[in-house]
Amino acid sequence: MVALVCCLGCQPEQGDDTASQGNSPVPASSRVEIVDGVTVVYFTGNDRMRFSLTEFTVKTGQPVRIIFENTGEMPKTAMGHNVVLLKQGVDANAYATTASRARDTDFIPKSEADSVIAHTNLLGPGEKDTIEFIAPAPGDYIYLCTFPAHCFAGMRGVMRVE
Ligand SMILES: [Cu+2]
Repeated sequence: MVALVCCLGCQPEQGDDTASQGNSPVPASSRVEIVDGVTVVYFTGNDRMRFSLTEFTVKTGQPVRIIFENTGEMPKTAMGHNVVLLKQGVDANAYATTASRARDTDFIPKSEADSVIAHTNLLGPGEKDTIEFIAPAPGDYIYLCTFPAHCFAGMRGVMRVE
C-alpha cells in the first residue's frame, strides 16, 4: 500500500528540512494537513530510532491517512521501522515486548491483533507505507515502532483524538 498519495497533493517534498512552516508545532520533516476531508499525517523514522513526529491531533470519526517513510540508510534487518497504532488501554511496553519476539511476522504478533487499530509494514531504508483508518473515540492513542528495542529507545508517539 504505497501508491495512494501521489494524486492528492500531499506528497511531501524531498529534502524537506527546509520546508519549515514558521511557528507550526509540526517539525519540518513532518506534515499534518487536511486534504479532501482526510487528515493526512506524514512523518519519518531514521537510523537514530526517532519518529519525526511524536504527537498529532485528529478529529473523532474523520478519516486519517498516515504516510510513514523510513529515511534511514541502515539495512532493514538491523534498523527496520514500522508504525503500530494501539487501541486505548493497551500496555505499549508489554505489546512491544511481545512484538519483539514476532520476527516471523515482521514484529506484528498475530496473538495481539486485537490490540491494534492499524499498522504499516516493516520498512527498510527509503521505503514508505500508508495506512488509513477512521479516527476512534476521543482520547490518547500510542503509536510505536515494534522493531526490537526501538520503542524503548524512544520510538513512539501519541495520536490525540478530539
Ligand atoms: Cu524502528
